[in-house]
Amino acid sequence: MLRPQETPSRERVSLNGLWAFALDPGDRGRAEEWWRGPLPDASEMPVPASFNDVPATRDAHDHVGDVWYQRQVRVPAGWEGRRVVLRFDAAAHRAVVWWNDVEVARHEGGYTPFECDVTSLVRPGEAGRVTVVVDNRLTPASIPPGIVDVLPDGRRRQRYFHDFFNYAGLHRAVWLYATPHTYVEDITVTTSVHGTSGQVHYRASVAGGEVAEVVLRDAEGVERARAATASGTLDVPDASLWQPGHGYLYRLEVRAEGSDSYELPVGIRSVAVDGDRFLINGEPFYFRGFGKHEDNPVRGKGHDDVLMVHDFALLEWIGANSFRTSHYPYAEEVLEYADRHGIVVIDETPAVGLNFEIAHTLVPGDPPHIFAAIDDATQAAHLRAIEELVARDKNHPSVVMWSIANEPDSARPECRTYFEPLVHAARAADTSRPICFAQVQLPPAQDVMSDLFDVICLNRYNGWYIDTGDLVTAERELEAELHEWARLHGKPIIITEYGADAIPGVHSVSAGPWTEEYQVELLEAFHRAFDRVESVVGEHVWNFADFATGYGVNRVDGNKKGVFTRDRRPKAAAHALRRRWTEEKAV
Ligand code: BDP
Repeated sequence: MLRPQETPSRERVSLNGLWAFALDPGDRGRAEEWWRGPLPDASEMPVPASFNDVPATRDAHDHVGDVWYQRQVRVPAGWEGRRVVLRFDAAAHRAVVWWNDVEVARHEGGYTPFECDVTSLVRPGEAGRVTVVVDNRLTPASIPPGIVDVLPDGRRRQRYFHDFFNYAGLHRAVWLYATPHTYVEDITVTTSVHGTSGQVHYRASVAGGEVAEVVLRDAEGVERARAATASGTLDVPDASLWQPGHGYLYRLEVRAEGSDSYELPVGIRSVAVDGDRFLINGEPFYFRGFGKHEDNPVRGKGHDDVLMVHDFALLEWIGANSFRTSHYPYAEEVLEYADRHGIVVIDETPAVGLNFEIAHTLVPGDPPHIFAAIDDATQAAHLRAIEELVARDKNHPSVVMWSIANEPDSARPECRTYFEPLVHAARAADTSRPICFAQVQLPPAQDVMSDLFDVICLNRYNGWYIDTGDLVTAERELEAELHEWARLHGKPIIITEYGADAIPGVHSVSAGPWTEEYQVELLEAFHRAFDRVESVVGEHVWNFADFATGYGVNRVDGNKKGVFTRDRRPKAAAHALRRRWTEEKAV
């Protein structure tokens, strides 16, 4: 799905700003058809933002169920005769949208966009009422999954099996945009590199007509190739490659018969797995960086350009070259920024929490064995999540690999049965990138599905959840395990999570757990082990910054494994990583 943009034939209007807002704890809205008029007792809510922490009430923070957003939208008078589309960059986790009294869209999945053609309902120059109900419930059939309990007093309580707060709402941009009726519908680009030349393989579709022309220009706007077919290969002699640290972008203009044109940024690069190497443009690439979260005080997962640019500045300061979009697709602005600046991305679906052991730790009590609780409906939602992720992000040069899940229960045979069709679907959706999943702490002999994937991605907590406080054992066992993975699979290994909680300002000469010293020493122990195992091609620390979680006795105001605090101040570990990544392990 193409992101709205302004071109000579297209216009867009941002619908960000303050919307009328109402929590609906009693489920009245759908029964009373709140879309038919102004929301009762509405407050105001900024969009984009997660709604939870904005009103400063526990009711909003802990709300489980529907919330309502509404605003008037004026269609520009100049849009007479155009196709008009309403687009939501995300609505967590499922939404229904009305234009005045007419339902125009439904979507499930909190991190991918959806849109609806409202041309027949709108009158240029006039305003319409847009109402959105967003349901934040996680169920066994949603991705990520969860369970809603109804308490004796009638309140709902949401349980979920992942370690980050269930922020929800309209936490990304909303747009109204216009195109001609014959319009560029989709473009798919893959690239390859041969010697000094690059190839741009493209496929474009035009709704209601044909592709008229395809023009590739370089960053200076100079035309480098041209074609008049809907698909083909453009050859670029002496290509400037998209490289880690150098996000060189061409622009591919696709013109439709009639007047529409769309300009897609294109980075020419190749990605391949060769034995136990991960190659970008034929060169071995070593991932230095983090698992991140979209998480900030007050905004929750609300996208904000200030915070985004600052996070990228900190990645540069610390010497990181990559990150994983743990544990869901991030805002498209983030990937566009990574494209422009040469930051490498492992792009993950929201499939997190498909694991009984972890469910049990996070939700003490009796969560069912997760592969008994989830079923074909969960798998169908997971499949959609993969397809929507690839459809949205397939053209980003920064994205070098898909992660289709985080820490599923990969010791269980049911897990393999569940994942096999998803692996096939991911490969069918994109043949140009490797795929992986982030594996929970399980020795290779117990894992039943890593052979299905291209890269071994391991989340490891030796010295923290295992052998807490004993870094000697942690280092020895980690190294032995990594050698075993290398021997058994012969594939590249990325440690996609490792780290320790550290409370900023807590220090100790004996460097016990929770101190800043321990966090530094744990990372150093891991690094010594990584440097002794040839097949290790990457290290992503958990986490870039402290982040909000659900309530739990092992979480003090959230997860503190950040090397930056939640307000982005460096802990001692940030300085230690900076030394390693800018001096010792800079290439
Ligand atoms: C891993 C999860 C991650 C958690 C982390 C932790 O992948 O989401 O936040 O553990 O416990 O299992 O800090």
